[in-house]
Amino acid sequence: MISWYVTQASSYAADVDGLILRIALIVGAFFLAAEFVLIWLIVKFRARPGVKGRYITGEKTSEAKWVNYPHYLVLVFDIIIVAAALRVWSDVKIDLPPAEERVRIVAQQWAWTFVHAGPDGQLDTADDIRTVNVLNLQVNRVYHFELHSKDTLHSFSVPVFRLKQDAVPGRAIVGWFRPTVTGEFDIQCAEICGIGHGLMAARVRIRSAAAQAAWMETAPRMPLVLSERSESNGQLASVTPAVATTGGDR
Ligand SMILES: [Cu+2]
Repeated sequence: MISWYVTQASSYAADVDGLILRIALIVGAFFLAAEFVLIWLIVKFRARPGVKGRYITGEKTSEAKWVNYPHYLVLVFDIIIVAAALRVWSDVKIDLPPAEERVRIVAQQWAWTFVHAGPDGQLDTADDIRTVNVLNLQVNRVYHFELHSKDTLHSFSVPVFRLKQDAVPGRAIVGWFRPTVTGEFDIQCAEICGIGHGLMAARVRIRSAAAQAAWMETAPRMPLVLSERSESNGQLASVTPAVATTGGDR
């Protein structure tokens, strides 16, 4: 249902949508049931001439069951939701499948820089391709991203991937995605990061293998050299070896 409005373009997008839908159905059913009981009780026990209101403490078993049984049901459904959420969280944020390619993402006020490995598949080599505000990906390829921030908190959000990951200064956060459809979609910063936050949008272009290879042939080489990284921001160079997975980082 969510996919009617926002394309599912990553391998885990359908799982995230399924989880949201399941939670909405469970919570929605409880909401409708609670409202139905509330309205039924309002009508049934409405004010009548000659009938005095009673103060009910809810201590008798016959009264307490109206609280206890729904409470047990809520606990059971809580466990179902938490179990389903942990499975999806683990798939998206903790269990990274082996990378076919790595891409470095650097957030700063107020732009995204992407460092692509180039034809050799290795970052920090002469054939790296550096782009600003356009992330170029190949469909059905497992990417590990390495997310940095040069200044303040940002959040790398790709709605069609159902992915959102905070960028934290001083940390290199690793996550993954596998694009599943070709096309061009939005990237946005999802963390208020200063007066230009609203301008911090970018695009992801997902191409077939052949089209991606053709792009790599013609893309200008602008490697993010190590000396530039340490000059531009001491933190970025110093934190690079301390790569953390996304587990525990929101
Ligand atoms: Cu930002």
